[in-house]
Amino acid sequence: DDFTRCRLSQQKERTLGIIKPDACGKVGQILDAIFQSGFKITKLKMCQLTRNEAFEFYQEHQGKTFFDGLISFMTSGPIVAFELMGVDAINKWREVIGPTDSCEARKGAPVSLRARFGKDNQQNACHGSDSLASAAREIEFFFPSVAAVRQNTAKLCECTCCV
Ligand code: IDP
Repeated sequence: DDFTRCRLSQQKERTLGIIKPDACGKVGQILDAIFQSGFKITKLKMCQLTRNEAFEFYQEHQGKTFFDGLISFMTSGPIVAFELMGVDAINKWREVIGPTDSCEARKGAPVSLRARFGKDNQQNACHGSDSLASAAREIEFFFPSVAAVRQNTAKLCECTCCV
């Protein structure tokens, strides 16, 4: 369940972060900031989302005015997705990235990643899971467990290796 998957001890958690398409030229600086904030990166990959994948990832925002723009933006180029581990990682990563609107973020202190690298309230450089439940879902989305991969393969293929 979400507790055992993402809350590793009373304080230690896993969370899912993304460097969005607008900030993929700043991967080095953002990963540096992640290490300096004390997180451990336990999984990482670069990929480009299809529209279907972006729809699924952001399903909770379907119907909102910014949804179509968000899907176009998130599929416009490569992203870097990673799993972070650390004490209170979910909230701490949200603090490091800062408020949703990068312009708002620039008014705040300490200087957040969205303040440094984001443009506005859509192109805001980074994503962070907002709860234990979304961390579990989002980590599984980008880094599916071996069992889930096997199950999916079996659905597509009935050869003797897959079933
Ligand atoms: P969060 O990423 O700070 O948790 P959410 O409300 O979950 O913010 O929104 C998801 C993403 O949708 C944001 O990171 C941003 O890219 C985009 N977004 C949110 N609100 C707006 C808006 O008002 N206009 C355009 N894009 C938005």
